[in-house]
Amino acid sequence: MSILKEKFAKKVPEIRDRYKNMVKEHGAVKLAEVSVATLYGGLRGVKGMVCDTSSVPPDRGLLIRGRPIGELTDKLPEEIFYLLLTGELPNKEELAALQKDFAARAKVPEYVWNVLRAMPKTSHPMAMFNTAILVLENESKFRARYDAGMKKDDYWDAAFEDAMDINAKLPEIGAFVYRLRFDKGAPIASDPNLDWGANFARMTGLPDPNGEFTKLMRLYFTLHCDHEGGNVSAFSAHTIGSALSDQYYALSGGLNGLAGPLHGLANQECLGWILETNKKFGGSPSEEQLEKFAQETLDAGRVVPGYGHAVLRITDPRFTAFYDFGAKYCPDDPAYKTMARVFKVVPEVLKKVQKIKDPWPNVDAASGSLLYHYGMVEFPYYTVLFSISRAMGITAQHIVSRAMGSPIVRPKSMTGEELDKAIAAAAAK
Ligand code: CMX
Repeated sequence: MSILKEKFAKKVPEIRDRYKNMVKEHGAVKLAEVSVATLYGGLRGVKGMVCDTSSVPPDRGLLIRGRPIGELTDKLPEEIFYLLLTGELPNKEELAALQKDFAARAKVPEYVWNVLRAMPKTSHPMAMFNTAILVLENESKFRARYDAGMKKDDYWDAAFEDAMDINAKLPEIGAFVYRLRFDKGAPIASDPNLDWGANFARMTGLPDPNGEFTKLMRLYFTLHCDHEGGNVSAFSAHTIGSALSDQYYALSGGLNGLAGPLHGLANQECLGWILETNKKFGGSPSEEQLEKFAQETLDAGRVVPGYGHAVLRITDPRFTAFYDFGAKYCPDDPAYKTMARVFKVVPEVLKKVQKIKDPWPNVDAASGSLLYHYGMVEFPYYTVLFSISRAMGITAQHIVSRAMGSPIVRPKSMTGEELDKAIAAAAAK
């Protein structure tokens, strides 16, 4: 058994007992109220699940197992995966063992490439990426063992194996999609001696003379790893996994949610918005021009991508990490400069709109300009990068859920008529 699996296996009884005892002893404690507005408001604020891998206090931003993401920016994504699962960062030996394990599982079967090659040239990179994960379902150890009569106590073990297999393959799948979809030439073989970020950067084939793009990829994968359990992609994956659909089904389903413009796709939209301003004003716009353009965007009924959040009420620390990276490595880049100017102007514009609860930038506001600087100019691709990283959090949450023995998710819906009756009954009291 690998070091990571052994470490997690030791935690399983505690996870399981805590869940059982919690429900037995404190099951009646009330945590949230559901009003009519909640039903129509995307269930905002309803505490509806347990997620220990990470949390997002509105005034602090992402904490991975209690540690602020801003203090983890020098960590490799592989270290973050270890932290998500165990609550501890790996030491040198544990990290090396994990990387070796990933390398041993990295080979992607040829049939996956054949399916991707058969897809239309106009397919969105996210559709290609998520299709590859679904096609790989053929490899699921969870499904094979379930079909063979696996005991409930072993679900987490099979889910762990699937998670390792999937995460090991995603950098290569992502790079393959990039090169195929954007006519970059033949795929570049994976190098098992490199860490994830470095291997991915190399497999894209983008020039990286001073290693800065590699550094950016490591940072990118680290920053996007998880964002608690209630966001669209994590919650969708959680719901799918609760039906005991395996990790391949659950992850690709969750990532289909990440492909939405109000969620992960915002990073492609965000750079598009910045480049649109450059086009409109014939170069890097002034603060006044940006203010006007942001107002026009709002007046046209569009959102300013990269700004606002369903939970956060501060500048996203992940934005700050990217912002600082750009300030260090490419402060004079035109797209970076415009992005920095947008940061000065847009929150002030959004603050004037009463209904907007969070006028501050989220993770998607800064990353695009950095990718653009390093030659990754195909912005429909950006959400795939987000997905490679977010798979760590989604699959880790899935393992923990199976260890907990979480039941199938099944909230109750109401018809409009039932709602009318409930409202009338409340008024009659
Ligand atoms: N530009 C314009 N309007 C915005 C806005 C923005 N950046 N952020 C919020 N609003 C609007 C909402 O559209 C909503 O309008 P309606 O009531 O007319 O529908 C109103 O303000 C209230 O929204 P909210 O309560 O502040 O925010 P929500 O929780 O409803 O939505 C989010 C959050 C992220 C979808 C929203 O801020 C948004 O659309 N932002 C732009 C897209 C984006 O950057 N998404 C990426 C988020 C990060 C991620 O999950 O990946």
